[in-house]
Amino acid sequence: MTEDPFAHLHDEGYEAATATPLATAGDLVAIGGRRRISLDGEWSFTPDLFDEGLRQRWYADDATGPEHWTVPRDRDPDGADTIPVPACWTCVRPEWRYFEGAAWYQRAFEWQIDAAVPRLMLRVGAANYAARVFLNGQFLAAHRGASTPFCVELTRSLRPSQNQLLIQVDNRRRPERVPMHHFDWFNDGGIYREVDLLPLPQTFIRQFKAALVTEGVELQIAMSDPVDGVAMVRIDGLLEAYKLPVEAGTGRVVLPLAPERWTPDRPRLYDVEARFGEDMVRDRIGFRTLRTDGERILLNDQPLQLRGICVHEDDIVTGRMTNDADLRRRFAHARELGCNFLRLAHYPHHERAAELADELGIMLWAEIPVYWAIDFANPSTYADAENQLLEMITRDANRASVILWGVGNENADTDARYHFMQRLARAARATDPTRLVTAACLINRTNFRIEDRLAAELDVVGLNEYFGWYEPDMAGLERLLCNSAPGKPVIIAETGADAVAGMHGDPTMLFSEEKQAAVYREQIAIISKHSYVAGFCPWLLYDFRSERRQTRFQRGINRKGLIAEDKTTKKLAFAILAAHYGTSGTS
Ligand code: GCB
Repeated sequence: MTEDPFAHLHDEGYEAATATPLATAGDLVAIGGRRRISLDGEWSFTPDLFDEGLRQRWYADDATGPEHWTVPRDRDPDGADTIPVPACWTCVRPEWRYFEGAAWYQRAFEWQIDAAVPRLMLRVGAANYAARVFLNGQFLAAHRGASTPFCVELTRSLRPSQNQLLIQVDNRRRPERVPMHHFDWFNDGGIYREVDLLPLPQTFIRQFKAALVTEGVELQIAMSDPVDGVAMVRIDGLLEAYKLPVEAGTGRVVLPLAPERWTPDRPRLYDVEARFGEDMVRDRIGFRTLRTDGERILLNDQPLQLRGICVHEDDIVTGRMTNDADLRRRFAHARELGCNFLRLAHYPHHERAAELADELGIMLWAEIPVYWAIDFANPSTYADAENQLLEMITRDANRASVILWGVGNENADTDARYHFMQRLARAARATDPTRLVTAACLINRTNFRIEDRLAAELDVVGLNEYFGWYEPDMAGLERLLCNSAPGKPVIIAETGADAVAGMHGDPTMLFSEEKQAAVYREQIAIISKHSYVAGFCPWLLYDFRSERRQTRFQRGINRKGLIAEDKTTKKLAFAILAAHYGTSGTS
């Protein structure tokens, strides 16, 4: 009997065959110092509004052209459009700007089987939101989460020379995703961070970490397989060829070393190298301690005052795709303001951000997009959120600049949310006891208190408040701060007002630069009186794209930036915050 050519028209369970296995945090491979073969460049690209690719199993076609077909098909990879990787498809062509759906990326690569590097890993820096990876017609793995990297091993499906790699990326906003369908930034689509092949020996170093703990420097290694042996670890200027025992694939030791501390003023980084067999990874690592003491955050046992600004990973031309020049401009603006701290809202930013912050001595809040409403009762949503958290922590484990893991932003305090967030906060702390856990918590607007059960689970309480803007009466801020000292550090994690760059008027005129400046002045005056507030981090550095914002002043742009979306034009409030930070102490 021949196969029914119309079966796919009636199959609504078509996603199931490629839903698992999932690539997760445990599959990530450390990339520092490794040979990477870039797959960046032009890929064949087919938008797929109706999910035909999964329904008809386009991946099984394996790149044969029409000259080989005996029946007509609905996709011809050679006849498709092309798209650069990395890029957001939403920024590549006007007709793809609002496309929310699946799209197929395909490219060929050459691979010669080599006994010295028998394994080959694919690493995708980020793809928004879900991805499915196919090699030579075989489904290998799927990934969930828009902003974290994932690794998929290609070895078992490789062919000796030409290989066809196919990645389906789906950026639909869906209720079970993290974030779900409602959020205040642009929903870009596509593979918008770098894609690499990692050639690896049979047994390789999966992860290597070095961190300063109370008793000294802790070294941790995790191998690809449960092997026994010895890893050689070197820290330039600190540790010569230390033999770290590895048992059943892992090794851990705390050595009584006293490295020079990483501080924002002197961001000392050490070159670190770990070898096992033929494999080797390198990193540049800063050593510092972090803890809280009552309402203070202590870095290397010294109290910190965080002078911050929030920032999205957003660009009016390239969307979520960033590069070194863009990141360096961001840090230069932060420095000009006098900042020592950035909140990387609302999802993990490109890994280069934290690498540069390490070098520049800027501290970071890094977070996952457990943002507003989430399907908190859904176990699969929890698994997705926790995996995004663990992927972020694994990726940035050696970054001294990252001081806070953010687990959520403004989520209503239901029982389901409380249990979800409690688990998440505990997972962050258990995975990484060397950093502090935070979230943007909720305010009770009747009695002006922080009223959020989650606060008890956090090391640092983040407060988003918009007195002077959404809540016009500034008196509320005074009441809130008088009521709120929770016995642990509090950071104002957002505050601000929209202003159209170049639009001037009375300080009471909404959307004028003067109104935004007035909000900053009053906020600063009130907050400065409450010395227990350990950090100030207004919303935000640059105007950014958000389709929720459609007044005549916004037209798709959230205008709470201190600088317009051109990343050049400063508004009046920039100088007000700079003056405040210029006079508000060190570190
Ligand atoms: C918030 C959100 C942030 C929004 C901001 C705003 O509280 O956390 O994502 O963009 O307010 O502009 O309203």
